[in-house]
Amino acid sequence: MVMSRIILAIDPYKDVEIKELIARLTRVKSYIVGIKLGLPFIVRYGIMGVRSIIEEACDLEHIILDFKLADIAPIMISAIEPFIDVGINEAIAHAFIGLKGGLQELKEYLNKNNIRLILVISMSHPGSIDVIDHSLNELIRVAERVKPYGIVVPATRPRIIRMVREKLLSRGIFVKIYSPGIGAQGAEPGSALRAGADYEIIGRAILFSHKPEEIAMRIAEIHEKLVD
Ligand code: BMP
Repeated sequence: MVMSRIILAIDPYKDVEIKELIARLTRVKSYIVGIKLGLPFIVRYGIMGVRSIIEEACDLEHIILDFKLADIAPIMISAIEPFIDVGINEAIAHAFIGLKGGLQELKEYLNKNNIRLILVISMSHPGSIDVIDHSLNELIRVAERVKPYGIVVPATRPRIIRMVREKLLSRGIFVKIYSPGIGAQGAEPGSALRAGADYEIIGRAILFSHKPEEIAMRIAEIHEKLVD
């Protein structure tokens, strides 16, 4: 068994059927530590689809619901509510919505339901520099106050991973860093871990390659050398 830090992003691709996604998940399961399901998956396959994927992934450590929530608290809570009992244990929201009437109530609700909160601090696409990255310091302060379990910081800009990690550590804050952007978006496997991330969120490069298990195994081997 290889020690990996791969969170598999399971997003639909073209008209692939859910059976096929489950089959691919089964092939790579021993090389990953978690899965992430987002809005495209739920729009396409519904809550039944979520249940059938989680049935296959239930022994993994991280089962993440990624709605990238960004709304007032009651609306975010009502979006999560139908998924409380399906087996998720982590949920993603945007940090920029702030605490009062937003993340504070969401965090309380998730805590009650044993679901860990992950906040998006910066994004992997180039457009993140237009608005989001100008507010990095404020977003880090939101994270300091909310104390989420984890934050999303992109593998495509390792400099930001280093900066966020150092800032939080210097203030005595320990959060897990989840980094998307490996493979299809250009970052090298292992590069985010080297910059200070805890997990690499990877989708297409594994799920839709011709040899998913071979790619996942190779990345897991890279990870094994980087973590103790
Ligand atoms: P891929 O490895 O196929 O590029 O998928 C990346 C995954 O990470 C997608 O599910 C996407 O929603 C997510 N993601 C991202 O790419 N950039 C971000 O800034 C935040 C994300 O959650």
